[in-house]
Amino acid sequence: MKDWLFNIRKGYGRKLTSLHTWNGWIVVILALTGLILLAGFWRGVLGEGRVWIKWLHIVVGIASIVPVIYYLLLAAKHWKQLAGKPWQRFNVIVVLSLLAGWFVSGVMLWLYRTVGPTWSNVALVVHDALTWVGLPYIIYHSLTRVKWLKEPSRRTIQAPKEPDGIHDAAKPQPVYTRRAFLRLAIGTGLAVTLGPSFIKWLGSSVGTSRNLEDLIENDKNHMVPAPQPMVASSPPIGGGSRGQFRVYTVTPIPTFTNANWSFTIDGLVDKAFNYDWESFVALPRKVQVSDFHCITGWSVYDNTWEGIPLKELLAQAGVKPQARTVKFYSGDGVYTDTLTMEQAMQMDDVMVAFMHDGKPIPSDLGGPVKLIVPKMYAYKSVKWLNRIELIEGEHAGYWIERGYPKDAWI
Ligand SMILES: Nc1nc2c(c(=O)[nH]1)N[C@H]1C(S)=C(S)[C@@H](COP(=O)(O)O)O[C@H]1N2
Ligand SMILES: [Mo]
Repeated sequence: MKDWLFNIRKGYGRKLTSLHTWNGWIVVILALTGLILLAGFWRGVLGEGRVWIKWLHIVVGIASIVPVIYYLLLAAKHWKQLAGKPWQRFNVIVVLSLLAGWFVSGVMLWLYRTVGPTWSNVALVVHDALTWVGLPYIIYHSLTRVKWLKEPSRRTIQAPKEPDGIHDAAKPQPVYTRRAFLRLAIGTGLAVTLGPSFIKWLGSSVGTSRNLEDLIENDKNHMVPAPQPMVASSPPIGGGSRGQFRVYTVTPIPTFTNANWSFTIDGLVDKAFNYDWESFVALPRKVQVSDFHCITGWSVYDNTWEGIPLKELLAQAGVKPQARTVKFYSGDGVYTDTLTMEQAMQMDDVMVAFMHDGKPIPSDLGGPVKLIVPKMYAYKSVKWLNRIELIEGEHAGYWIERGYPKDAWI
């Protein structure tokens, strides 16, 4: 045997235990940071902190491969030791597969630019699926293995002793039944608490059209008149969008009526505009088909968007030569983003959209009016867009300020 391998295997039992502990803590950190990143609630609360948590998750995730590799060097011996313990062998396989799957899909999500949107999508689905299957498994595994469940002698609550001191082997063993009961209770508890989100996740990642319909049905905006789709939108020339939008927001979802909605173009322009809904939807429109990519990995393909090209709005207002930045404001009062004047002029498909696949964009997805920048990641696509300001200086948008790359080209 090679020396280094011999050295690694020295003190094998102790090493295995500490590997297990290390791995346990890594999984705890990844689970907590991962769940925070997943839950929409934290997007607004954490702000910049979310970017730190994301980095912590990535760094610890990459580091998580170290104990796995170390274990693999000890695995042959461990495997032999587990002969005749099929459940423990099964557990080793499950845990290793989970860790490997999380690692590979995680690295792909981290390198989203290198792997491109298609593979990021696959990676995100895998990463999520492993979480919903793996996390309950690991929680169950750790809970049922804590000492006082495993070794009855260590439990603080002891099973009552037989009064006569005679041990009847045929009697049902109270200790064992209690243990089984506790396991069952933990299992049921987990199923009840995590089950619904699992099923919801399954539903949202399998059924495609249903969710969008739900969002449209639950549109909280009341804009009249409802815009009538152009011929190209209905039926949509893109053939209908494919994929799921995840509803992202850093604020509670704002809702609009004709009374509290207007659309402003101002700043360094020859003629500032302030449209109400009726005059806004009367502007000449266009229809375009494009994909929508979020940097966290998901995409929606072949969206048929209908709205007003940004260039046409700018031309109407007349941009002054000093203007260098186009600043977009959301009606949520918090979110902003920008394009440079150059980018805005270079891209013909930047659209101030209000219809998607021939239907009004629902409130959850940024309606009544949402910016669409197909050639850039979707954090540029400001939801509830209600103001465009032309400015001379620069401005760091919401996610730019919190660490997202300023350059959002896909
Ligand atoms: N006002 C506002 N616009 C926003 C966001 C947001 O949180 N608030 N999130 C951005 C991000 S990161 C993405 S991926 C898309 C998501 O759009 P959707 O919620 O319609 O799927 O909106 C973008 N525009
Ligand atoms: Mo995003």
